[in-house]
Amino acid sequence: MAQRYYQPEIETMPIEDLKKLQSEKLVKQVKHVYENVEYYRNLMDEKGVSPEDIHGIEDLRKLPFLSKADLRDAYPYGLLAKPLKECVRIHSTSGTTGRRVVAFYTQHDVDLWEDCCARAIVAAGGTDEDVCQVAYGYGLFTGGAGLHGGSHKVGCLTLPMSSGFTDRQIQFMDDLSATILCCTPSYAAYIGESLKEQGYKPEDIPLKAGIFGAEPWTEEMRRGIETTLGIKAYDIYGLTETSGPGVAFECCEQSGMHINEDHFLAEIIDPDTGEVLPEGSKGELVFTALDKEAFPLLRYRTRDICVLSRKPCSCGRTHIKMTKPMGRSDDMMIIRGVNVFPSQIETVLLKEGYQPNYQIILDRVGNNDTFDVNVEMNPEQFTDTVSGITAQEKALGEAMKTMLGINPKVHLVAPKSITRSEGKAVRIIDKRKLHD
Ligand code: DLL
Repeated sequence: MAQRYYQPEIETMPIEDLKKLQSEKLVKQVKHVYENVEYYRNLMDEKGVSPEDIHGIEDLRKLPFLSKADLRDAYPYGLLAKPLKECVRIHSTSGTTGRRVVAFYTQHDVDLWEDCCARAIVAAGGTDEDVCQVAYGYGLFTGGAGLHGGSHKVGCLTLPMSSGFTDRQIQFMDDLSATILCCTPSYAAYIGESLKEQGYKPEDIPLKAGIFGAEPWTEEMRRGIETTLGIKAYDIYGLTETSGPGVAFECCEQSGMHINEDHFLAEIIDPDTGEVLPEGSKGELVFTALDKEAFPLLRYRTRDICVLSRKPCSCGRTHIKMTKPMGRSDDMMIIRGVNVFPSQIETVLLKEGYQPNYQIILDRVGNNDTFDVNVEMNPEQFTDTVSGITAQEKALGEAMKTMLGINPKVHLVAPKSITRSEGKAVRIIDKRKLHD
């Protein structure tokens, strides 16, 4: 099948032209941010750099970094670069209390974001003849809204399913002959298993492609999903801070994701020193949003570790490719698509009267994450009856669910039974084989 593009001139733009475009946009964007965001202006002043020092992308490294800690400091309005009356939407990360990031969008921002998602859908073979089932969560999470907007732009018949209610997903998929499925890879795998259980064979459903992201997944998982659903499965990457999904997406090569470089300027840095690393090095991905108006982060440290490559791609797109994220440089875990920090668990434990002696155990059964938390009892609890302990485990699990949005299995263990560490505490045991 001939390769199609959503915005061919941009997606296949010669690299020199692309760099020129990025330079022009960067100069304008730095001025916009400096004039409108006091928080970042202060960071630039501290570094002794002003908009006049930025003539093009070669000057990017003169700018200060922004991190998640800055976003927390400036919460909620401190990084807003447009008057609120020009903003039409917010989205937010799945992290809770204190960790939440709220991103703002003007209509222009929504429009460009949806273009990015439309590029991903077209790269996966989508056209206005497709029926696109969007089973990412709708609401504060960017997954549903982003792919929904992209699907509209392509002209697909859009099924705004949101996640969950798997029987209903299957019924709509079958009755309306969905051809493209958008959801997290773990949910895609689950839908696949459920279809099989209900007696469907891959050829019973006209699905042809899936656009899966928001969490790490392996090549092995891709092959499994492709076989069970009888589709081609494409990866898509993004984060709330940079709009949402669609910052990068896979093409027919299915090896690495093209970053939408006309909107997002990517760098790889050493996470410890902040030094910019040459192309091909493994390091932390940093993004500068070149067109975002309301929440235009400059040099934002994603904490995702990956490698960039400009090797020519057979699809004809010129935009640089990133590998799948190979891990994170902070302690954030992604469990069933939800961002979880150990500090959130600590907060619940302290609030509920426990000591922060705990261990998180992550594993995968089939394609589903399991999430167990071992917590040491206080000595006085140790004498409780089994039914008392079970009730406490349940209560603690509920409190964690309220904080995290997902339900861990809590196990109360004997006082002092969790190995103490002399260095950094080993809080997380991640047995999921995510990076093959
Ligand atoms: O997960 C946006 C998104 C929605 C992407 C739907 C793709 C599809 P956040 O909730 O802010 O946003 O989480 C962002 O998720 O920094 C990565 O660590 C991780 N992540 C996102 N996409 C991928 C992917 C959305 N394809 C964080 N592979 C990011 C691995 C991913 N990790």
